[in-house]
Amino acid sequence: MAVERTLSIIKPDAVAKNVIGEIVSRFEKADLKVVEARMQQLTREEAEGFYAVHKERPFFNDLVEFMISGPVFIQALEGENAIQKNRDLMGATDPKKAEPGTIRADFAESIDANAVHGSDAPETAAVEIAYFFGK
Ligand code: RTP
Ligand code: MG
Repeated sequence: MAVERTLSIIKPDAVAKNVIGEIVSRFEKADLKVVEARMQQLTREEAEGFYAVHKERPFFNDLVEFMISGPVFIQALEGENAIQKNRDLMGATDPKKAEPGTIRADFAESIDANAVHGSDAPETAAVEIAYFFGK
């Protein structure tokens, strides 16, 4: 398996719940290393650009409003199979469908306020990491 990098965002709901450390601890216990990190209040333009692939979807406006509702904690994570490993740690998009013990099952309230973002493929990981951290 290859060493990969993936983008993780701890979303405004989880930041407001004060569980950044608990979530990062799950990454670390799974041998994912935080190689970039920054606390940031996204502007509307930054959130719209980040989720541009979803701009025709009915939930796009709610998603952008939610992502700018408070600060987020953005990280690049590195490790073996990091992209899929992070997705497995996150659980399903809808926390009601997420496996017990996943981040979304434990910390998320709803499909809108679902605690974390994680890149879904090598191509999107590269674009998303460059979007926030350059190169
Ligand atoms: P993310 O991109 O945030 O890691 O989440 P994901 O891959 O699991 O889900 P995706 O399909 O990429 O959707 C991005 C975010 O949009 C919100 N969403 N709402 N109301 C809905 O039907 C709906 N579907 C998606 C979620 O907050 C999701 O994380
Ligand atoms: Mg996604």
